[in-house]
Amino acid sequence: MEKLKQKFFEKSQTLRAEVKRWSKEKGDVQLDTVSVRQLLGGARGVKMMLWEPSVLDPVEGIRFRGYSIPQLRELLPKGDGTEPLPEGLFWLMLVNEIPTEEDVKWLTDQWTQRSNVPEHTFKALDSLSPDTHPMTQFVLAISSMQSTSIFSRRYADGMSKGEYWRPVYEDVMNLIARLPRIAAYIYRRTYHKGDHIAPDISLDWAANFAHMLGNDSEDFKNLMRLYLTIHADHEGGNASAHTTHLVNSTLSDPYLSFAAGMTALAGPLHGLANQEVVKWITNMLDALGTDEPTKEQIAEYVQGTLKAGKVIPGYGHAVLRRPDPRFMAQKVFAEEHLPDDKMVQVVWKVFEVVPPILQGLGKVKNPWPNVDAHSGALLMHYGIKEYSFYTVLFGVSRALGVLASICWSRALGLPLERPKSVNSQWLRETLEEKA
Ligand code: CMX
Repeated sequence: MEKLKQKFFEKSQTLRAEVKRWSKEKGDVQLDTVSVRQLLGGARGVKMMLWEPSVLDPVEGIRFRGYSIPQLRELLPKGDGTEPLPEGLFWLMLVNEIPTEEDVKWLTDQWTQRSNVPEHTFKALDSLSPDTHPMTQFVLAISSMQSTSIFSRRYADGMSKGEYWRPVYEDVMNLIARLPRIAAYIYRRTYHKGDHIAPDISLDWAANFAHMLGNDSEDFKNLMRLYLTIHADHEGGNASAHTTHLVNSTLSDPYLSFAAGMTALAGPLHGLANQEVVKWITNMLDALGTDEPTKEQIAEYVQGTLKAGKVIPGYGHAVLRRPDPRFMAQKVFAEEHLPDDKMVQVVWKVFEVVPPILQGLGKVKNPWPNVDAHSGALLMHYGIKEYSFYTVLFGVSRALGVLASICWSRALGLPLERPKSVNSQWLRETLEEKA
């Protein structure tokens, strides 16, 4: 090993052992505002952000402006389909009112009118090698549209603080409107030799997205309406939402703020888990040589994954302590539309096998499936088999919540976010003093 690397390795191993000991033995010690466990453990449970669109309860799951997912499936307008339209959820998250069918139709028309993607964004995408990960393409495409930011232009011209929310709202509406076209463009250029499908402006936001991806069936349009609704927000503390919020607090415009959030979503402990789930199941089926594995075979494969020091993708959560209602909503959809699909049946068997095994480890706080455990199997059924693309779909939906939230941040004039960090010397000395 080279000298600097060797030195770094030795020093970091020493501190790593000390940090582990502090977490284990001093976790409950209270430092000014947080415990040692919270300081070292990724700020779990620390209340430090105002976030209007949704609140996450560990047991009940997500509530958008007070409404659970089953309630939203009843109450939100459905347009021409059978599932809630994401337009309705955006309206609810932004203004805390359930919209009418007419309101939602107006929003669909708005997004259709604003959906024109700048030519240079397509050119930027086309300059990338087709094996560039779709999330990298997505981040680049979003950043490239920053040149059209009304907020940036108005800020450069000189704008009063009280006015910030207006251009932010315009950028947010334009950005959301363009995302399905961009995501479909990435999908078709990466996996269908650039054989693009023109938008159908008679369709709602999600149905048009389904159409541009290449599946015009009513069932797939309904799946996309549901998918883009349930992935939209998970309060503010998750990595993609928090990143968007943090970056936007510097008055970086909505394009750059959202692009930053998407780099966080692209991590395998967060949104990328949806691709990892299908990869893990596919590898398991290959290894077992069957597409109808028994529960015993699955259990053995799960043990092998854990023994190899890896996580079971799609299981566990930093906040939830029960099966994710977003997983359950997808399960209900699958029971209604594709109960005989073999991959779906594997997902259901994994749901029976994994929780007791994770529980048995004694350290996993939530052994239940999260949103990512089910989505891939549904997409596979409708022909979207290229799992590296799945996190982009998550990202299109996540835009609704995080961008609604930055409208609020700027309307409320929230300040630059700036929590406090400490170094290990401070922590060591403080713990010594307290002891
Ligand atoms: N498989 C194996 N081990 C797991 C596990 C899983 N699915 N979930 C948690 N653990 C382990 C952790 O790695 C940790 O181990 P160490 O102490 O050895 O480091 C221990 O259990 C405690 O972790 P935790 O407090 O229960 O969970 P965290 O809040 O630290 O992490 C999460 C939450 C989601 C990152 C974790 O459960 C995980 O890695 N899950 C798999 C990846 C995944 O599905 N992510 C998607 C989450 C939803 C989303 O954001 O899209």
